[in-house]
Amino acid sequence: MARPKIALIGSGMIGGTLAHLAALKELGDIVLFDIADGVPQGKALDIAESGPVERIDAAMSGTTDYADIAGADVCIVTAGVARKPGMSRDDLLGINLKVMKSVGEGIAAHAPNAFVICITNPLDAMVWALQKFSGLPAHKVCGMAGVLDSARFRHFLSEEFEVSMRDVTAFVLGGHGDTMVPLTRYSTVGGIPLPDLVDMGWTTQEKLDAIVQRTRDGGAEIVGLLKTGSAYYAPAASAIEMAEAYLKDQKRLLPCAAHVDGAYGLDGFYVGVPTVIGAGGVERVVEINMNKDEKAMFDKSVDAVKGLVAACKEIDGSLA
Ligand code: A3D
Repeated sequence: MARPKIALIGSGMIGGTLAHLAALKELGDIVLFDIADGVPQGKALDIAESGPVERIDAAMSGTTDYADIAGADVCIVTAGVARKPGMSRDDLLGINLKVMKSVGEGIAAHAPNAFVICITNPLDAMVWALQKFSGLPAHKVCGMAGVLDSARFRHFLSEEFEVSMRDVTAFVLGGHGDTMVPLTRYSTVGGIPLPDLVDMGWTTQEKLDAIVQRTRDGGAEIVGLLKTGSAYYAPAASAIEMAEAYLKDQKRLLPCAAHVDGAYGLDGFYVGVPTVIGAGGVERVVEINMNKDEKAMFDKSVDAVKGLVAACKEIDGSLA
């Protein structure tokens, strides 16, 4: 049986890291695509040359021609521009919307059966636009944000509690922006919900609130440190987890920016929710119970995404 084909649309910091991780995990043959001639080819050759050392059986190539992504099983999209200090994710909207148009058309023409994972920011609006531009079925197009935001939350919690992050589960829903919703009630250490750990004296509500805020600001914290771009190791690892769930039909329960139609009172809208990812793509949207405060935070986050989608429609009339 042929190896799966993974196309990485955008070969910058995240794209290169995705290629490396996908190769190390032997998820399939990898094609790096970019408009900057030389970059995808150079990164592909560099990673291919690590193959004999790492003992990787995967073909690796770089291209500026969409024809080379033909028949891809998975496309991970990072094409566009990233944030610099002082910029919000939303500042990227105008430029990256145009990029999503060309990427959507390229995928539609050459890899219409692929499972597409978008990472380009502002995430929830870009994945919505990418699905529209590509015309692919909505359950085959999703956005990576929830796995990353939850991973950041888990990392901070494992540090606070001095326990292995393997035993920390966490839930972050809503849009991938300042209004994202880390749900403490559904986040646990060894199955014990965070509010119970506060009652048990493991931490204080103030410390927990600070961790929630640090999670919301997690992207900006890295941008502030790097100064020349945004995070790429953890975003790449998170998207690879989603790609692997699809390629291996793992039926993982992962939060992602999914097309929500009916659940959560939404009609045909992309936002971060728990999903089941398997060979069918986003096979299920999981609707969890929220209390009044959680619902209010979620609705605020949805409103922020709605504002960005409206801005996309204003910029590109074909999306209206
Ligand atoms: P960067 O290293 O700049 O790579 C972007 C690449 O896209 C560059 O190599 C460009 O040449 C290429 N590119 C630009 N226009 C096109 C085009 N039309 N077609 C193909 N390629 C193109 O950025 P990065 O890899 O650090 O980040 C990529 C995107 O991910 C940015 O929009 C970030 O804001 C976003 N990002 C999202 C998250 C989420 O959690 C959602 C996290 C971190 C970064």
